[in-house]
Amino acid sequence: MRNGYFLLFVGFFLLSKTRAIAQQKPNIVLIYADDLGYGDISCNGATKIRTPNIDRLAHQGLRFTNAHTSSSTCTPSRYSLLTGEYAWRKTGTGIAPGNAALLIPTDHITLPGVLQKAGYKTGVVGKWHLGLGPKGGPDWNGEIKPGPLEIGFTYSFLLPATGDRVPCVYVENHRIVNLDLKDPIQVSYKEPIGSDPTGKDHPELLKMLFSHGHDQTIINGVSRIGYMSGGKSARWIDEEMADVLTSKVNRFIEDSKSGPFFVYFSTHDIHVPRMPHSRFAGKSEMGPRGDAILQLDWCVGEVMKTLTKLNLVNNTMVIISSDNGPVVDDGYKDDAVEKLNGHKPAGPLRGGKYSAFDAGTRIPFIVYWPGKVKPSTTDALVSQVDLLASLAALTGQRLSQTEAPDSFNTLDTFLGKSKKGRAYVIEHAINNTLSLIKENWKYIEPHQGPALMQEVAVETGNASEPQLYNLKTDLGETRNLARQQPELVAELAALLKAVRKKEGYKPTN
Ligand code: NG6
Ligand code: CA
Repeated sequence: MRNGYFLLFVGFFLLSKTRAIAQQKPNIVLIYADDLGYGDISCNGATKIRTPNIDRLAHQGLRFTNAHTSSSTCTPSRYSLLTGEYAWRKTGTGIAPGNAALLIPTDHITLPGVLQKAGYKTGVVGKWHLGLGPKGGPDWNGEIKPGPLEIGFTYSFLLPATGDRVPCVYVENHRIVNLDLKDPIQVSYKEPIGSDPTGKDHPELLKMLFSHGHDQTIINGVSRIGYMSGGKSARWIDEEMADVLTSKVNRFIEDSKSGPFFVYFSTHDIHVPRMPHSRFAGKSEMGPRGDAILQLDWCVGEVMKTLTKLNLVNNTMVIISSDNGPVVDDGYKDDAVEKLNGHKPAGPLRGGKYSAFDAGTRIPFIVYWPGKVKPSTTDALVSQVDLLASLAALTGQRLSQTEAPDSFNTLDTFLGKSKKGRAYVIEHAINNTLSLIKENWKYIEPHQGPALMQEVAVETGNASEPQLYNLKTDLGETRNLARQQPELVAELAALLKAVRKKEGYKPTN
C-alpha cells in the first residue's frame, strides 16, 4: 500500500515536471501571409473587408502596430526570417526565379533547425521561394534536394517558388507530387521550352489576362513567369490551393499532436494570381484580391479549429504576419484596382510592396497564446528577424555570438511582458535601399532610381537626398525633415553603417 502511494506520488511529480517543460516548449504555428498589407485586415482598421478569424486572435492576443519584416519583397524577408541574418548581407537573395538553387547554406543555423534541436517536429507548408537543389538548380524529375529538409524541417509540402512562377506543381519532401515520369517536367527561365501555349501568343486561352510580365507558359488557364513543359498530372489547380495547403497543415498538426511542433504555414494568399475557391469568389465585392483575403482568413480559422479539436490551443503560440506590404496590380488584370472601393491596403502608411516607405515592411503581426500572452495592443518596435533568437530563448537554445547575427532576443516584447522592443530596425527595399527606424525616426538612405514603379503604381522611396521622417507625428512619411535635422541624419546614417559593417550593432541582452 505504502509503495502504491509512493509510486502515485512519483507519477504526479513526473507528470507535473513534464507539464512544466511542455509549457516552455509550446507548439508554434507561424501563419505567414504573402503580400498582406498592414491595412488589409479589419483588426488593423480595414472597414471594407472583414477578417473575423484573424481579428479574434488579435483581440484575444497581442496585436503589434509597429512590427516589421526585414524586406519589402518575399525572398529576402523569408531568408532573414529563417536565418536570423539580413539577406542583403549575401548576394543573390533578391526575388528568386523558380529554378534557383537553395539559397540558405545547409550548414547555416536556421529557425526550424534551432527548434528541431529543441525537440520540435518542424514542418513547412506553402510558398517556399528560397530556391531548391544544388548549384545549377534542382532535378525536378528526381530527388529535389537540398531543400527545407536539409536546413531543419522534418516535413515539407511546397510551392517551389510562387504561385505565378513555374513549375506549378507541389513538392512534398524530396519529390514532386503525382509526377508521371513518362511525362517529365522541364523548366526554363530563358528560352521557351516544350509546346505548351504561352499567354503572349494565346491570350484567348486565358481565364485572367496579365497586365505586365506573366505572359509565358499557361497553366490552368493562367500564364506565368517562366516556361514549363510536361508534368501534366502534377500541375496544381490554383482554385484548390488554399484547401490543399490547409489540409496539409492540419494533417501535420494531427500527426505531431504529442508535440512540441513548429509549423510554418506559408500561405499563397494573397499573392497573384489571385484565384480563390468558388466558395470565396465574388464574396468580398472587391474582386479576387478581397476574396483572397477572405480565403486567407478562412485558412486561419481552419487551423484554429484543428488546434481546438485536439485540445492544443492553450499550449500553442500562434503568430500571424506577412512577408511584405501590399500591392494592388502585381501583374494580372484581376479587377483589384477597379474594385478597391476606397479600401486602403496599407492603412495609413505610404508606399507598398517593393518600397522603402513603411508600407513595404510594416506588416500585420499578432501573437496569440492564451494564458501566456495577455490580450492587448502594443506599439513596441519589433522585427521578424528576431523570431529566431527569441524562440531559441523560449525553448532554451543557446546561440553563439556569430550565429544568427542580426537576430536579437526580444522574447519579452513578443510575449507582451515588455514594451522595450528593438533599439532600431533595418528595412530593405527592392533596389537594395536600406532604411533604419530608431524610436520615432525613420531614415531612408539616399539612392538613385525611379521614385515610382510605374507598372505596380508603388512609390519606391528612392531619392538622391537622405530622407528623415518623424513617424510619431507623420506616420504617412510626407515631410522630409533631413535638412532641418542634419545631426540626427548623421547619427542614423552612422548606425546604419555600423550595422552594415557588423560593428557594435548588437545589444548585450
Ligand atoms: C515580380 C513579379 C510580381 C511578383 C514579384 C515577387 C513581374 C512583372 N512581377 O518580379 O508579380 O511575382 O516578382 O513577389 O514579373 S514576392 O512576393 O514573391 O516577392
Ligand atoms: Ca510577398
